[in-house]
Amino acid sequence: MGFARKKIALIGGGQIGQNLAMLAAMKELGDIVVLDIGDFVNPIKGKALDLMEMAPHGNYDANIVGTGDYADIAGADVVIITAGKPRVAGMTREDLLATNIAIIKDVANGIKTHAPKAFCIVVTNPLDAMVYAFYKLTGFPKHQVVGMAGTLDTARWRAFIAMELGVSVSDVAGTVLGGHGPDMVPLPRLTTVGGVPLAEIATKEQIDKLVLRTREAGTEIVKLFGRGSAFFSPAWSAIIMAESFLKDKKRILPGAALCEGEYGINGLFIGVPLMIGAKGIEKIFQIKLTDEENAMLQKTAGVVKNTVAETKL
Ligand code: A3D
Repeated sequence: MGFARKKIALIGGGQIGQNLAMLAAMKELGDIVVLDIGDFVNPIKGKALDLMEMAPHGNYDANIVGTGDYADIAGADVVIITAGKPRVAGMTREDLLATNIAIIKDVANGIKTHAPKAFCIVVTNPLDAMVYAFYKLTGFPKHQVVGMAGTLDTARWRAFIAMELGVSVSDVAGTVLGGHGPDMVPLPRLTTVGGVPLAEIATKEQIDKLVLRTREAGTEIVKLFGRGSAFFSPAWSAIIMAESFLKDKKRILPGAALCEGEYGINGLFIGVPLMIGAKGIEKIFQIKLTDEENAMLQKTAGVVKNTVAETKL
């Protein structure tokens, strides 16, 4: 007797991968396979078993396994890719490109062979170039491939606003567009706190400070960690996207999607507001931007274009 559960494959069982496994289990999104390589295979098998043993208290039913074999991801509904090196203090995300592109080539091959129908969420940095590379290497349709970054950047924007103003984070709504780097584009004009426009509740100095902190949020954490980058909030952000797909929630979340003319951007994956449902990326929303906002978006697109060129794909 088997279970007709959804299947979630996690490629990379490091800091983010492990948290993804725990969150997917606690949210009962389905059965979970975590894949890693080499010396990391046995530890991830052990961690998967540890999560099975947490189930009686966590109160979830899910089969959770670690593996080093792509055959085990067969039939996955959703795949989340975190395989790759994270930053250490002093590094930019672009410094990871040479190492991580080789890993993405390997991963794309494994997923294309064993889970060609899965909705794929790429997390590996430099994000906008890695999701582009994954799309090119797999040849999957564009609605099946998304990059997780804007959902995290928006969570950081909302968290910092709530911390600065001393209000509930639940009431802060807004979005962040663009590439996942210091040129990303938080949109204060479209941010509200319980329906009150941000500009009416915060000073310009506060808003400028919040924009800067959001743009540098990943680096702030890398500096504190020394080795490695954020993992709790990136994991939650990717899980939110996976959940919207698996449950056809049709949430509107910022994520890196292939733009083909949207916002005047062509042939690049970049952070834009998306609707994610059972068909994957079901819609890209084009917000009417001011000239200043649009100039910022075009600047970040230029940075992404240069990084993508380095993938030589
Ligand atoms: P880490 O804890 O090092 O985990 C990465 C895992 O990938 C390790 O367990 C590796 O063994 C594994 N791995 C390496 N090569 C392969 C391969 N070929 N196949 C399968 N597994 C492999 O890193 P992490 O989990 O902290 O971060 C993972 C990635 O996410 C890094 O590239 C980070 O830079 C990136 N990241 C992105 C964001 C975004 O918002 C986009 C945020 C935070 C981290």
